Amino acid sequence: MLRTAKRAVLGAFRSAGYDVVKRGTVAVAEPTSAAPTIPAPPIAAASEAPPVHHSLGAVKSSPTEFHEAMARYESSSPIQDDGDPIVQALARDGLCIVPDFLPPDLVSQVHDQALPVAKRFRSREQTGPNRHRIFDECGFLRINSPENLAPLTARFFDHPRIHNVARSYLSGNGRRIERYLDYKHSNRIDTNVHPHFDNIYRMLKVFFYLNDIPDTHAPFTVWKRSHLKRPWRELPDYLYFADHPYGWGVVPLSITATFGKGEYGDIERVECTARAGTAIFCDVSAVHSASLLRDGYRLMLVDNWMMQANGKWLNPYHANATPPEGLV
Ligand SMILES: O=C(O)CCC(=O)C(=O)O
Ligand SMILES: [Fe+2]
Repeated sequence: MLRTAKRAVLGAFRSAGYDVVKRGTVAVAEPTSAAPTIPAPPIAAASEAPPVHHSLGAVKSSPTEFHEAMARYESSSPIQDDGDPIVQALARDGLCIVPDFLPPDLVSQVHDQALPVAKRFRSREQTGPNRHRIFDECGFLRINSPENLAPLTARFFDHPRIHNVARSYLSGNGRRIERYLDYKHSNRIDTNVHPHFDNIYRMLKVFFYLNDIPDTHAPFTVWKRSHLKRPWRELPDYLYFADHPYGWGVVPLSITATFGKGEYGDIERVECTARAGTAIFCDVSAVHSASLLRDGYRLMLVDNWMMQANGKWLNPYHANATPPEGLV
């Protein structure tokens, strides 16, 4: 989602008559000196294939195939109600916020171990051995499987409650696809600020704040109950399923504006401001977004679980972007 949304942000600036220039690692938008002009449409050479990429003809799967796949998924992968209130909240709301998931003393020790690691990666003082992704232009970085560098992080990732929730909520088919330390350090365009969903199938991310996150500190934001399969989802879910260029899960304002009203009156935007030690269990097939870091930093652990069917990730589009073996 991240890279795709980044292209969308830059594209939006460009089409609004702005040049996007790079200053260091920060993308900055500046007004163009001349008034924007409308370029003449290119004249295709006779031998060129017509650009069908975004046309209706480019949709690879039919609505029938989509509906059949969703019906198979619904019947083969029910949520298992084991009585755990977190699983029940996920089923109902797509979200469960659990304060003090670990004892406060332990949380501050995990924080103190993890922050210097994140800073070393940011400054390039450390460049391995872990898989990591540094998005300087978006003001954050992610370090996978951080337990070898900050051993106390295992106290979160090994927590039996997470494993239990993943098993029940993902119908026994959940596998961890990756776990990482996420460090947001600068107030830049984080492309995840576009409301989006990560999948059309249930998918669990557990976000664990290692420092206090008031509204100035980029709280994770989610539209509670938007994971439920209702009419507004049909088209974006279908385009996602069909691997269409418009099907990357970004949900436009014209749709999020309907949330909280009328038939979607129960879809509620929740800005997850919370204290250090809070675990946010979220079905990221719900619409969610990052928010701006207006002060300080945000340090968190993320545990990411997805479903498999017949040994394959239940994730038709992003399957290309995520290694089939997973990234534990
Ligand atoms: O950083 C955030 O608050 C949200 C990131 C996000 O969209 C995700 O992890 O799926
Ligand atoms: Fe996301």
